[in-house]
Amino acid sequence: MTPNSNLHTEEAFVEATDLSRWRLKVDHGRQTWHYLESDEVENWPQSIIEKYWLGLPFESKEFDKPKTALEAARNGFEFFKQLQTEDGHWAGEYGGPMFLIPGLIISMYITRIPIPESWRIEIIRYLFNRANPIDGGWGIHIEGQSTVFGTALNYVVIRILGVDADHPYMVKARATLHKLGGAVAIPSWGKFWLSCLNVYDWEGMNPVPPELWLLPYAVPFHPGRFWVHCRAVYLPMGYLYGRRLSTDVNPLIESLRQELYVQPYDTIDWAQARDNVSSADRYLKRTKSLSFINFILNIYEKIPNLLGLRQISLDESYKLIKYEDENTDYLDLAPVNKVMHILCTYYEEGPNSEAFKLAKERLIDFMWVSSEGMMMNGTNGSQLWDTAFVAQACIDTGLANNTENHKVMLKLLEFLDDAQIKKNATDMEYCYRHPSKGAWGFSTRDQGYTVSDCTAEGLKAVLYLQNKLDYTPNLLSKERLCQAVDILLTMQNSDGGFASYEKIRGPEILEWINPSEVFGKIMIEYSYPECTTAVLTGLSIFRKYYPDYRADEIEKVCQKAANFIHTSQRDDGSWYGAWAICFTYASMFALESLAYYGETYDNSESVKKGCDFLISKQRKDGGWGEAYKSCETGVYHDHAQSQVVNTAWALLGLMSAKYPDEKPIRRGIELIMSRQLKNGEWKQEAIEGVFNKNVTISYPNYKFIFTIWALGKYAKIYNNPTIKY
Ligand code: LAN
Repeated sequence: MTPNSNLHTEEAFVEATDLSRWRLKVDHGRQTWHYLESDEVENWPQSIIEKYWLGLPFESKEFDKPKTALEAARNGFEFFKQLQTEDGHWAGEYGGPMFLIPGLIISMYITRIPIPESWRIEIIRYLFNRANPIDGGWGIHIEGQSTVFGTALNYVVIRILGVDADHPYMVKARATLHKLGGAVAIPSWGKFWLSCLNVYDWEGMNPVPPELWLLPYAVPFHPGRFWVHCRAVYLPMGYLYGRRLSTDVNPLIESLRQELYVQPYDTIDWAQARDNVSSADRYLKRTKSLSFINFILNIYEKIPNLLGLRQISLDESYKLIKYEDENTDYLDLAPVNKVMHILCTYYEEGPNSEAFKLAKERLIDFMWVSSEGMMMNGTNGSQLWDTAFVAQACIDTGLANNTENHKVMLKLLEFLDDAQIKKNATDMEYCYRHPSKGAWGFSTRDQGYTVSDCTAEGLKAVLYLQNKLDYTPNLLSKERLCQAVDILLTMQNSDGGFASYEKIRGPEILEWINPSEVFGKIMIEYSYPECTTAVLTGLSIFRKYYPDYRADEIEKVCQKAANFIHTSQRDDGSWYGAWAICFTYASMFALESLAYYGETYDNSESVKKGCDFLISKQRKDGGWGEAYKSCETGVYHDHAQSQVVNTAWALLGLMSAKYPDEKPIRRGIELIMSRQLKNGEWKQEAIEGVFNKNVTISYPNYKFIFTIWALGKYAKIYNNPTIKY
């Protein structure tokens, strides 16, 4: 037992495992944490990678204070390269959202999958560490205010994991939950999980009819037209809702029914609860269109067995669920649908089925252990994404040429080779999948989903590694690079932009009936500056090396993409970033891609405006610091402190654009250098990533990748002057 004084102000004891027993196994990008029993420990020593991510001390070389940016970049990479895994990638935690563990634990509890003791202890520790220090509740993400969604669900998790209701932290969390209105005011995804657990009534949830899947695809609101994550979640949700599947009542469930609400469970008016969402949770206003649709759907739900449509649609849904499992080697698109699928398989095929067994084995892929305990990652990792950037940073800065880094780069290339997706999904049209042969996804090859900018970044990294270095073999043939290009060429939207996983398939008015209450812009795909810029740079670089392949089409696509980048620029010169914080992030990519396209400060009004925007946000200390509120509100918000990651992004943007004045750039470099520790590392600062406007997510490797990149680029452009800081 160790005192948990991290965040809570009062003392209480929270158990911890022996962190020196945790090991990280990697295999083709797969990352799994294992807790070793006593005798195994000797045969499998803990590595620096494990110690680093667990926050345990380890010996690392210390350097003299660097005098130049290049020295600082080199020291940074000396530290960071120790974290490359043996299969060539960079691993890392990918936490942030606070609604992932609940789905996992509720599903494991219902399906009676044993929860390993080491997980139990570390998940409790993580949740207590991540509770809001003041009120003991949880938000939708680790930096957010307490909400009913976060508090009710994580409270339930800790109770399932065996902590008493009168534990001081639970008393505090429950008081907060009650103050927010109790679990009756939980948003719809929470109503869903609590209904599965039988501590909420399915009657209290607006319908999620599986019949939608039976509509002809021509209907604009066919779910096959939704954003891939949206349809992936509503598919199993519709299946479980359609069957109103809930676990049996037992003493724990009885007790939770009392703990979660401010009134006796039997007296709750469930029909009224459907639209009851706490104001602390709500991100989207309720629209009249959604109320109308819910009104109709609630009537539909009262009609008994209309033409047997329910059963037909359940069969169709389950067929699609199985396709998704098999096409992703049971990883599924993301953890939310993954844990819902486990429940569906349990009910449909039973706990002894092969499918259930295979699905269970993939749960561990999402779990990550840190100094704070065990979390569930937002995907099965960010392997490809991080690693592709490391390659580009090292090549752009020249670090890849240093003999001591050759082995690192060779392994990195092997990983990129392995991570390229080699096939399309089985019956891809039937399951609404975009082609994937030749693409790269965000994490691993097994997961198998094409992502536009991941494909572009993977392609860029390979092109650089194979063409700019004289010691690397051509592991990827021209044919395989062309396959990646072929995929990219299928992904452009009519506005010239690129979306995340597919082309836009549905009308934007679908957002009026976005039923999630807490996630913005999830109904369909959108053209994103980040995705578009990555594709524009990827294709521009490809055509330099292979000018004969589909040259005319590439030219046209690039022109249209550049046009989108111009039209998506805001009046103040910035670009809005949907996937990290925020204007600094997207502006970096936009300026980089326009530079590849031949537009820089001197010859482009748009680039000049972009640079002026960035310069206007530089702070007194020379850095940049942007808060995640920018993403939520669409208006630039300063963070309380400068952040090395935002600073590096702004500098990279300015340097790509050939901003004419060195002074502000040097001041940013000074800030990054002043934050570097003796061993070359940078400490974690504020969270970096975002999705769906309202949820943050961690990219802890960014503090290495982009700082090293900015330092090295600066050294290259300005002949590596001595820096005083
Ligand atoms: C991600 C992570 C990566 C991200 C980029 C590649 C950075 C982006 O440029 C395109 C979109 C993408 C692939 C993306 C989409 C949404 C994801 C998968 C995530 C933010 C990580 C987690 C999130 C997913 C939706 C989380 C599960 C939650 C639901 C609401 C379903």
